[in-house]
Amino acid sequence: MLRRTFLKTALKATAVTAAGTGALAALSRETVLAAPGAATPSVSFPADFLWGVSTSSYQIEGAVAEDGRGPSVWDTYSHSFGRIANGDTGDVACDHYHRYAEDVELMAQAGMKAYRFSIAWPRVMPQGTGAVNAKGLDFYDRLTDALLAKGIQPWPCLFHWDLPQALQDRGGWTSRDIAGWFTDYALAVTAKLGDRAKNWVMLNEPSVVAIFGHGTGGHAPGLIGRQNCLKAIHHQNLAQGSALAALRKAGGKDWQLGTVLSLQPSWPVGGLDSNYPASLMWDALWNRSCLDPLFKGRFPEQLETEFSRIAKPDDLAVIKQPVDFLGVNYYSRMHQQPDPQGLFGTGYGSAPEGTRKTGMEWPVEPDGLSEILAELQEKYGNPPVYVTENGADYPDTVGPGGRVEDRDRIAYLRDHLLAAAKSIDEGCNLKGYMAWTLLDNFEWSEGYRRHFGLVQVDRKTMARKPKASYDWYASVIRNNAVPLA
Ligand code: GCO
Repeated sequence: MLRRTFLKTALKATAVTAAGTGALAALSRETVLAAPGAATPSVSFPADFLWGVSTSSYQIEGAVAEDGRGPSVWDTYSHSFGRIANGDTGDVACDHYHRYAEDVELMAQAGMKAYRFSIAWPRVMPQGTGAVNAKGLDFYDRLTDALLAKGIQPWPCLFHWDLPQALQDRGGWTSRDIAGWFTDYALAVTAKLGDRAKNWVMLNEPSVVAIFGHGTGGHAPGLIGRQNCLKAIHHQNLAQGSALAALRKAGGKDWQLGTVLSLQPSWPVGGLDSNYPASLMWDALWNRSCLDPLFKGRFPEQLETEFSRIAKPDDLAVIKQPVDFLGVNYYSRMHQQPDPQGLFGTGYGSAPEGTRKTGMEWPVEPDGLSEILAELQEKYGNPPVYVTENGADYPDTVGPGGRVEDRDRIAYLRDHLLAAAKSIDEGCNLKGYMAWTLLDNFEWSEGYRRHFGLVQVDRKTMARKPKASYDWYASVIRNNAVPLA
């Protein structure tokens, strides 16, 4: 209880500090649980807390036509005129395909213990189904070995958005056949790497793939419409359930199987009653259309009729699978209001006045992370959770020494980690944190103009340069504690 009170005070204090008043000094030293070895007052994490970082294949690998990789929907989309800022593509990205050893070294130097990366389906199966491309799969084999040699747990994710174009041509996520395609692919990859990689993530953010890729068209494959969107959600849920069941049957007893969802609390703009239904609808779509079928075997009320028209009677039984962990990607809350033009009658509005913003104008709301974790604790059976993405884009400022001094990013990470500590303190089953992300990379429709990395990447030479946030995160990992300032 004392710790809880302390953390609340600390959270308030850091928020104020970040706003520039320096009120942290007012915190009495006695109340702060200074971690052994930490120079400044800090909040400790549990001894076995897993620290790591996340990336995704299309955003960093490049080498899109090498060693037999087939095209993905993101290749097609990024090469379509006007889709991506500055006409950027992932053709080269961070050249991680060739520089992975250097990137693993960067993780090792920072003391990271886990690395969530994604497997590019079209590298492994250029046509999406059928023959495995051994050279493509070998890349992940080398990567897995390189990680293990440095004591870093590999956390492969089977799908982070780069669907083989060949499957898109057969309907992609709008076709129910994809449940079988995905399961076959999942079995092929895990058969090769599963003797060494033990933690397997099925999907990354299915609702985002559905909403932006199939509803509003701002992401690949650029489809639009409510029906496409709901089909894409349902078929991802189905594919995930089918793969989970198949891997349980095929798999090593020591495999930990889970999935990753984007969970962002949806609030009515201005707290107004008139905006409340819009916020509930958006919550149903963004958060609950994946959470509820997986954990409760039902569709969210607001969308039940529509999902039931797409689903077959036994689908929910396939989707509701036990998971060993849930990955949560959290960035900010979503503030919703009615919008007759919106796909689901809702639209984005402003966060409360005075809320800080990242470079992408996303509100900085660390307590939204605690809110989501509390919800998982109270309404979804408190599953083991890892924060699998959390981070921020800021226009990086280069300091006099030539290094990016990203104080804003450090403050963002710190405040979210303090919120995470508070949640652990309140009984949430949070077991680890993987920052988004290691490298400045291809930020989807925003191209390379957004910077989420702990490490800067020179777009001409591909040279990696750790930012201040990288050093800060390394010290957090070393001390297993987050400094309050
Ligand atoms: C997502 C993706 C990441 C993004 C990150 C920043 O959450 O959208 O998983 O690939 O790059 O979230 O937008």
